Amino acid sequence: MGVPYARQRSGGRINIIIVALSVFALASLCFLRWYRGARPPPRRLSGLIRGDDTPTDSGEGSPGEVQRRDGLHIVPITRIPAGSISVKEFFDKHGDEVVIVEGEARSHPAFGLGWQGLKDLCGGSTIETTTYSETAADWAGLEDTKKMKLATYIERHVLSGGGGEEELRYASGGVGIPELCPPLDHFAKIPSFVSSALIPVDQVYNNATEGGEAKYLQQGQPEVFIGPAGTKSELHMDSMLIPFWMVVYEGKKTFRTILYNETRSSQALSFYEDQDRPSTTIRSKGPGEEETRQLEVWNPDLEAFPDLADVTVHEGTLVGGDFIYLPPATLHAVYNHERSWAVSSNSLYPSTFDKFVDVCHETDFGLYCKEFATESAGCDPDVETKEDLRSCLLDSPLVQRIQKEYDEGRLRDKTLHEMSGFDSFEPWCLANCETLRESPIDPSWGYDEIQEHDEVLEYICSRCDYKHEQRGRKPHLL
Ligand SMILES: O=C(O)CCC(=O)C(=O)O
Repeated sequence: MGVPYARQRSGGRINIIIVALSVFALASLCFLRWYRGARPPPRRLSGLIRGDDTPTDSGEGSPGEVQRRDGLHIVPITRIPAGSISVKEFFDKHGDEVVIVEGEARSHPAFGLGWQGLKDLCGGSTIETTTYSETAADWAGLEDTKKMKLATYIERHVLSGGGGEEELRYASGGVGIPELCPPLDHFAKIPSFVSSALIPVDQVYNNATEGGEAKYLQQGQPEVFIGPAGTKSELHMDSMLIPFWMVVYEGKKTFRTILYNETRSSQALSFYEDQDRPSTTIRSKGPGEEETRQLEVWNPDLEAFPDLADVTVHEGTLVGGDFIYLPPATLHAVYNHERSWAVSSNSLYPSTFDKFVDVCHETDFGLYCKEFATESAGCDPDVETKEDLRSCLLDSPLVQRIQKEYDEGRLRDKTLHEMSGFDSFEPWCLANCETLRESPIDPSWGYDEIQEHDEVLEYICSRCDYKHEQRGRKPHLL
């Protein structure tokens, strides 16, 4: 028996309504998902949910995959395995992007030295430590500098497991290997990707016993970064606008980076004149009250800094033995998931000369990039135009020597003494010691500061007779 017409019609209507409702429900669901993904979460949502600003340990994810986290567009940093590419191929293919080379530094004696090994080797050296403050305007948000012996720092602040008694202090650079612990020269090598380089020169040393040839000493780099889990550097741009590299020897560090081109149209991200953090004033709760916010990328405040939501943030995690390269003028921030130690440097490589000249000129010679070029390449400081800057670099005999080495593919891991043109460790160490002794001291120092300075110098100079024994790799001690 057929279904009466009226019922057929009304049954048909019900079906249509059910289908329409389902389509509506599905469309709403899709819209909500899209809306949540596309729209930045309310300010500090991630921080509120997690109760802190601990970033996830990233670095996973396929290249080019865009994720929305903390309201940011996050793309994984390109990763390549060590030994998979020559130095020239590296720069041809990746010179304009941030790259992690996994396992590049596993052959360095510093990898596997362990905390005890580091303490034994350099425990008597003096490091500078800082604490992070979300309100600090200083470089990377790090303030309250305190000096201490490395052994004390490692015991109290790094290995103590953050039991709550000691504040979260970060040995956040500021001191280079030559003035911290010269024997590290044998342990922490300069990776082949960045060992044919123009380095910022601190001192030119000329000693007849060394053949009368000028040697370029750089005492403030590579800088050493050591910290317990939870320490971090907030977003900053390095001075001189030259590329950056870091090797991690222990622990796990996550980078968030923003390429130079992305920063050009943003006032908040234009760090080219001043390295202090950008800040903005916002209305706070009380009537007529205002507060100042510093830019943070680990806990982004998108109401205060909406530009952060518009740029691509490249993110990736390094573990012991990994190397990272950042092109000129890349903004970066670093978070230590585990206690870690690493070394970093800024220098300029033949394949990055053109990009550096463009960036330095476009930023109106920002962050001392012109001074870096004229002092390091040893050219006339009267640079006014882009062409002047280019010829300052390209006509320099030192730069030509570096370029030749690069063109001929003579690229390998080097020690610091080799980078400075010395045949062996001891004369390099003594030259550093001698030039440091001769450097004028700050006239504002009082008695205690002068005493401390003298002690540091004595320690550095006393390490020049260090004899390195080639040892098999030791397992991690702690
Ligand atoms: O490892 C860190 O915390 C920061 C290193 C860094 O950004 C730098 O040396 O410029």
